[in-house]
Amino acid sequence: MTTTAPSATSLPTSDVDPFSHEVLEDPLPMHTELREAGPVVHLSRYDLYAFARYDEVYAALVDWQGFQSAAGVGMSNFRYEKPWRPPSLLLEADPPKHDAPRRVLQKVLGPRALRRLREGWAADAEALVDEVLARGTSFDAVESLASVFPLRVFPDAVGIPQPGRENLLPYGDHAFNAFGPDNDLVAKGAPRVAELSAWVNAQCQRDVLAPTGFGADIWAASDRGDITPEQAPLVVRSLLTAGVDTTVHGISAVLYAFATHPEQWQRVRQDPSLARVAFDEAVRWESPVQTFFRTATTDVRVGDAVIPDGHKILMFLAAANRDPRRWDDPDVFDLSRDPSGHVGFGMGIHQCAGQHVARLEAETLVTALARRVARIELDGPTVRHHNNTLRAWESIPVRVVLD
Ligand code: 4IA
Repeated sequence: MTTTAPSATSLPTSDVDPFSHEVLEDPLPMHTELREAGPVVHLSRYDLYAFARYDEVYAALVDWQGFQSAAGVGMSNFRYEKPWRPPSLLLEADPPKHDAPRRVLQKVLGPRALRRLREGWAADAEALVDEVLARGTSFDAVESLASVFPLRVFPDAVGIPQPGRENLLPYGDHAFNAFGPDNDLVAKGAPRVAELSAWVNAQCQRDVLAPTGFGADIWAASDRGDITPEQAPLVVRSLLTAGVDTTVHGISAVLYAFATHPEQWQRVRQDPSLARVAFDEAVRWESPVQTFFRTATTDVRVGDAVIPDGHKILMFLAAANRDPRRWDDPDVFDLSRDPSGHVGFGMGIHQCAGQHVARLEAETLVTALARRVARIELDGPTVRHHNNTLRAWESIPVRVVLD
């Protein structure tokens, strides 16, 4: 990649393609280069702007008036291009439209719901760990744990029926690819978009959802008039889009972190209450959601540069989460740091509504593992899964030593 220093335009520019396979395999060198180039960098390949430093990413995420979401948080601008599905009422909306659906979802996923789920999820996590360990002490942490546990607990919590659940990950994978450019990863998903969307949309209907669960709670909010009956299925769709791949890859991240940091595993074994902070530290360190776009609502001055009204800005959450201006030893996975303030769940009015649900999934699984497993180590080459938005693993072979 070539990065050019600020010239007459006062704007460093780079020809890097953040969505190329080479970068998706290891984005860290690009993150460093973009962070060091300046507070805002023009990406010439797509004619868009990028923030890779913590302060600029944070400031833009909390400034929803200056950096809007309603024009889409992917590369494509909804002002000029038709979205591949009706926009999310939460992610791809701004106040005031955004607020009622957001309030409803936040309540549905709130502390009361989590208290109801904790005990059952802890037992489910122990049962899964027992099952996996009964088969042997060498296994793939993605295939056996990270891609299994969220799918055992989350669809039940939403209240969707069993048949077709194998569609959830491919649907999410495509949705997260679709935030990027129209590249080979999007083309790979295209043949199944109609089928997968039809299935997901069908699961959001009231008569398909279980009488209790997040889905039923969202429909109950429409009975109370908090949202309209037209909005209810789209709020359920947000859960099914945002809640599956993210937690699978977030749990993969924390398991990979422990497999490569044995001393941190010993700490969580001695003090299982660290399981929670371990997940947030892994979200900071790995940033399962790497990037999101915003759209400038006016000419925005950043340092000496101006981002013109209507232009897209790519927020590198992952680069912000390892910005040495904000974090000591940012590349180190360390349970003694306070990772709060990381932007892995976003920040501001759109900050992840499901983060407490994700933490509960990760915490119960890591706790169950820590009860039985004295050591975890890599047992072969790991394989990345490439996605335009997600930093993900296809395979993490591990060998564990039992207590
Ligand atoms: C939605 C940012 C990501 C986790 C996300 C993806 C989809 C939706 C929300 C968030 O469909 O509302």
